[in-house]
Amino acid sequence: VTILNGSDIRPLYNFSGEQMAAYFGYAVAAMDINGDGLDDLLIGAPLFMEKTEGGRVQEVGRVYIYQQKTYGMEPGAPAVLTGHQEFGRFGSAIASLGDLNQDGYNGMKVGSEGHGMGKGTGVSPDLPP
Ligand SMILES: [Ca+2]
Ligand SMILES: [Ca+2]
Repeated sequence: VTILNGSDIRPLYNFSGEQMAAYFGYAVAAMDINGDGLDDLLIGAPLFMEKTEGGRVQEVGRVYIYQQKTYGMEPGAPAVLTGHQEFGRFGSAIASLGDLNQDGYNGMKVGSEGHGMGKGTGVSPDLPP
């Protein structure tokens, strides 16, 4: 996923997934999830595979959260949210819900394929500043 500068269309940031064929970048959303006034970046990888405790590999999907700091996008490892349902394609859609419960943090909704956004998972993560 490449973020371009709106004024001169030069690449500003480039984000890469950790797994081949995970469809990293299938859904992308920008929203301020930690209430610091800076928009953060969420990138879904709905075909992300995870190893279970038994050593089996299952396709669950994952969403990566890159926080924006005053100096720019956070370098290094993003926070991740991983789906719980096999073949649920968690991260196939991401939407900002705004601050519905007025706690100062924007909520977001992560959708799974086949369930549309209606049965997606509502997440309002508490991330360190
Ligand atoms: Ca933020
Ligand atoms: Ca909220």
